[in-house]
Amino acid sequence: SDSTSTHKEELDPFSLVADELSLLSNKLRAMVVAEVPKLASAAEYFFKRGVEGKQFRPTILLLMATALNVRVPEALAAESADVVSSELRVRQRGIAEITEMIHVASLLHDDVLDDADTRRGVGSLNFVMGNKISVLAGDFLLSRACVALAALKNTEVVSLLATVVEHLVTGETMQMTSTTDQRHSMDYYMQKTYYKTASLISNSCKAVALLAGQSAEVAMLAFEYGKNLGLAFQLIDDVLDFTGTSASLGKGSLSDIRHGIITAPILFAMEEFPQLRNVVGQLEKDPTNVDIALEYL
Ligand code: GRG
Repeated sequence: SDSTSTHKEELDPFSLVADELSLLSNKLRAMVVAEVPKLASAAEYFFKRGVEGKQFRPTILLLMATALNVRVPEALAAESADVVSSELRVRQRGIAEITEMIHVASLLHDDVLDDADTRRGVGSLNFVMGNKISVLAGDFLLSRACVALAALKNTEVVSLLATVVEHLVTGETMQMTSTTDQRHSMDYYMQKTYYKTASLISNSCKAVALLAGQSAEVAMLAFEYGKNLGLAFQLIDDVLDFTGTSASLGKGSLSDIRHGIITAPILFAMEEFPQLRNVVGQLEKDPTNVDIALEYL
């Protein structure tokens, strides 16, 4: 009935940030206009309408801002509250934009490292324009993200997000250089996953809290929330790699295992059935064994 759907709409938290999210890709496109046309079109490629991806990180960050800014107007005189809170919101939207830029930069470099041909349901940038321009476009995005970050004039926030870039590189390197024992260890997987996926979400959540003027304790809770959400996000992403289809994933399924990356579903299965270690060992020696191995997994 009508009353049920109205009720549903009121409860949908995403409607609180839908307008801001719909402006995000235009804003990002504006932030990556470069002097050299080739670089501009490369950087723009992933902020085009229709290929934005899920925008999971900006969505969470805008919701976090909505939750945390509540205190601000209360603490201020009524007449200045609106002005201050809208400026604050612009700064927090800045965190959402910077976070998405860092994320996309990491995807551009990741696709080069993995020699991927598809991303977000379209040709990956390296596939369409080549590895060299993809690396440069990623660097360019990172640089624009740094300039936007500096404009926030908050050294703690700059430091948090600069450290995230190191974490992304650390996680990717851990994945690339792991020994067999490390690849089969759940602890190693969780540490790598924190660096590769959760750090960006946790630190940007903390940044939003700091900009809201929240206490160190609340900022830490925002960090913990982002960390757990990020770890859960990657675990689900790993499961979807097994259960999803090219259409639902925007890329081929089973791509992790084909790249010799042992993810959480396999680690859990190996804990339960130790005999799987042999199958996984054979698979790691020769990834073309994937079809045989999948029968067991
Ligand atoms: C240049 C910043 C930088 C890093 C270089 C290549 C590298 C080091 C890091 C790779 C990190 C990486 C790709 C981690 C995976 C994170 C992840 C879960 C990506 C998928 O995110 P989604 O599903 O993608 O949110 P969409 O397309 O929806 O945005």
